[in-house]
Amino acid sequence: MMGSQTPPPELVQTLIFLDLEATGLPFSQPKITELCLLAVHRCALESPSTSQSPVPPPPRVVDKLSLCVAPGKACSPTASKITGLSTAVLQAHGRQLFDDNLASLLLAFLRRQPAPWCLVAHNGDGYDFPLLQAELAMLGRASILDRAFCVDSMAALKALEQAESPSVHSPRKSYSLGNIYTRLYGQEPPDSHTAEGDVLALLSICQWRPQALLRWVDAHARPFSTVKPMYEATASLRTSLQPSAGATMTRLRAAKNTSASPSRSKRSTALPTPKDPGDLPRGELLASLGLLAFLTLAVATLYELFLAPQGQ
Ligand code: DCM
Ligand code: MG
Repeated sequence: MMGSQTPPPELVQTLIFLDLEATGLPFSQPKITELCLLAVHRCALESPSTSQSPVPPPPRVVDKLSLCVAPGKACSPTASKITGLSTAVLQAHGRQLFDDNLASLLLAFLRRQPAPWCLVAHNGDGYDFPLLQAELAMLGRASILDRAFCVDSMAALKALEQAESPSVHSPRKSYSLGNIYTRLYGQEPPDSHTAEGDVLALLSICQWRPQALLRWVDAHARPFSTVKPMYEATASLRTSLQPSAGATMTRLRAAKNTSASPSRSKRSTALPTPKDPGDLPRGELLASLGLLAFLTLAVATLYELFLAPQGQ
């Protein structure tokens, strides 16, 4: 049970709404194509706005980080269709991999927020948290979220809606982000399946009953360090994320027949220096063996011609 795991020692100070777009569903070991983080101080939810508009406006004071990321693998047709992002388009726009710099950028963003921080994502337990954990673990940077907490807003909204109208309990009720938003506000959320659009829709549904949501978050926040990565890094994925591995990535892309920008293609000619004999190309190895055999034969012939007769 999430609630049984150690909640933060003090009240959560900053809620960081999070949404990830990626190359596909969990079974395909997806890679992130876009991320959006929106940080809101708890005081913005404690004293919500008095606006009469059907959808609560976002707080005036927010910090927002929204980035597109080159995934380094192909997007599934469905993922491309719903997000409008493809590996080729992201490469054509010069987007960079989820690399060490991005991990540092995330940490710098988090450090600007009063702690304790709690990440909030819709179906976060099933998708966003394990995926983010997998990307960070691959870089050896999982520790940047060691001090963070997290909650799944799907469970929160389920609890809040049921508390509001306990009689309207249907096991078939949908708690997807779009369906909750439409149920609460009578209209579809704008810009679905873009990281920023989904984060803003998520913030809106969390502003429906803001004080009850804060109480739920305080009670259910669990350490992000308890999130298991969606998948483990394979050797080739890990290598492809090392800074010296631009050429490896390009070779991987070529193998997968995905397009690469001209500047990246050029880098493929700069092959890394072999670190041990096992890395030597087969042709070079054969040439070295041939030279060695030739020298041995030459020394043996010279010995027989000049030295051996003298010794007889
Ligand atoms: N996704 C998918 N197929 C779906 C729904 C989602 O492959 N039918 C993947 C791609 C999305 C990611 O999940 O980028 C996150 O979903 P969402 O846009 O709902 O946040
Ligand atoms: Mg999304």
